[in-house]
Amino acid sequence: MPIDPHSEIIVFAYSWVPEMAKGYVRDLRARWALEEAGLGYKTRTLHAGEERPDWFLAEQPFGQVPALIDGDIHLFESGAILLHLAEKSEVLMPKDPQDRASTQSWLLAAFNSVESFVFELFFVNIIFRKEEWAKLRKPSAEDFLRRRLAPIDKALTGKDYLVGPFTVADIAMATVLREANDHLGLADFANLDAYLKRCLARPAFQRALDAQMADFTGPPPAAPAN
Ligand SMILES: N[C@@H](CCC(=O)N[C@@H](CS)C(=O)NCC(=O)O)C(=O)O
Repeated sequence: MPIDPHSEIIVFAYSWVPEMAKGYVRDLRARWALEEAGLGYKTRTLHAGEERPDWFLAEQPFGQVPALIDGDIHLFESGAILLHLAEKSEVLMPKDPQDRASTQSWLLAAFNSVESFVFELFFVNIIFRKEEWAKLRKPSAEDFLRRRLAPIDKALTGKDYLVGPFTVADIAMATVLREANDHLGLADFANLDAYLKRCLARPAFQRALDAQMADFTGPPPAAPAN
């Protein structure tokens, strides 16, 4: 069944998250893609401090956001959502076969080959920061991430974006690098630093960020969330 370019799109997002997560929740990726493509959408929000209802677990088995409904199609995982939206607009996915393959490769590289190392730093710097093992792990976790960033820095030599034109792969990579920058800094990676600034300067990113922030209208949880 071909994807209907005019169907109603619903993005699941949060009405409340802890302060440090505001602006970083992964529905930002879906919103950014939709803004770049000029596609309208609505949000349905959940409270991150409350148990997820069964109907939402049917949308997203892990109880996380984002999930997305596009007409009759239901999907979850920000990577799958980006690839789905990319089929609706050439602004997100080029037509040229090699460029399409490169877009898919870089998108998966962002999530599989880089984001997992950023997560590790998130754990040692934030979640388990008081644990002795986390302090011991931190230098090698930083080193692992640097080894993943160096080849991307090289690949961006003389290029504005990963594939050529801006694509959905840049949404994936920039949102991962934004967190890498927070944990590690990108001072050693001049191309990556400039690339991240270039991506985040796009008006569609700012609109997506503003929209996510505007949806945080929920009350704090009754009991402190972990
Ligand atoms: N791999 C998932 C990760 C989604 C994810 O980590 N979502 C976070 C917000 S950024 C979440 O909902 N966390 C709450 C929880 O895990 O209970 C994706 O990319 O969609």
